[in-house]
Amino acid sequence: MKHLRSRFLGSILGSVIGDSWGASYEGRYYPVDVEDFQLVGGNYTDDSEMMKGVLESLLINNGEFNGLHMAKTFVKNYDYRRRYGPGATSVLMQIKDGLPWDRPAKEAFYGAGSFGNGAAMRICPVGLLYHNDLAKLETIADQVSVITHTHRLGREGAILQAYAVALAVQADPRTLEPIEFMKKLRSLQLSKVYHQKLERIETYLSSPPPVDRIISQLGVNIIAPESVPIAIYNFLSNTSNFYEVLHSSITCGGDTDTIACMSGALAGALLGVKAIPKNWIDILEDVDIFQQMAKDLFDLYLKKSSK
Ligand code: AR6
Ligand code: MG
Repeated sequence: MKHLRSRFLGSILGSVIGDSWGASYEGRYYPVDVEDFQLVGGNYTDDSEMMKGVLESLLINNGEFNGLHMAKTFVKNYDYRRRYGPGATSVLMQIKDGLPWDRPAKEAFYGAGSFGNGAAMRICPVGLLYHNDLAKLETIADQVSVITHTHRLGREGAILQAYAVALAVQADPRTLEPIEFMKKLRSLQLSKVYHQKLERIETYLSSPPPVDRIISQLGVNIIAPESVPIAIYNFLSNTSNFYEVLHSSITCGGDTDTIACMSGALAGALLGVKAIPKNWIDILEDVDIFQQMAKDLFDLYLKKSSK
């Protein structure tokens, strides 16, 4: 149990650190020359701000989804300086203006809904809380997504990331088999684009091609199908090393903050908070808040699983 607590904390802090470290390099091309976290990191962006909203709302609602409450929490926390995506900004501003919480996201992108990676980037707490209940994990991840991202690919990206967090938090870091991990991910019902990429990841893990080919085949962009897969790949290529997971994710370029946020969630869930340098944690913005919420989420998990 002690380890599980450390993993909840590692995953939440790993997300914020990945977001914060990657934020300095957004939009650059591979190979990004990544400086030390202590030189450039500390301040987080929309990824962590929205994850904080998910945590706040789940914690106050006993781990259940309350759409109005979560949407209002996202609106309350919204700070434009955190560099939100344009779709998410528009949706949250319309909710702020009084539209029903479940309407603007459906109407976004001419009614198609967003498939940006903004649902996947905030989903880590759902993967942690429901790591031993896949049906519930899928339901809640989908519900948390649709406040801003109703397109199937946006929602599926969040489910895929949440399930990867769930598998990571349960895996033994000494014996984790990346190919077995991938087989479990492939058991999810997802659109073809995800299955194609998950198959590619499995091939790359057995025999890695040059990094620029991995980037061109998996993508490093702000849409979910072009960011969740490479986050999973970078995690599974470096499962024993928290630093390498984040560093390799940022080196790939593109949407570095969100990709490192997602791979950081996975590495922290597997390796626990002890794998994160203490001086990194110390400089993290709002670290006390994130630490407390991670602990509260773990206590909620214990409470729910003792019933
Ligand atoms: N049709 C065309 N383009 C789309 C569609 C669609 N249905 N859906 C998304 N896009 P958004 P996010 C493109 O705005 O997902 C921040 O830096 C479109 O270009 O909903 O919350 C975060 O940190 C759209 O603007 O935002 C993330 O890194 C973009 O995908 C990132 O932005 C993102 O979708 C995504 O944030
Ligand atoms: Mg961001």
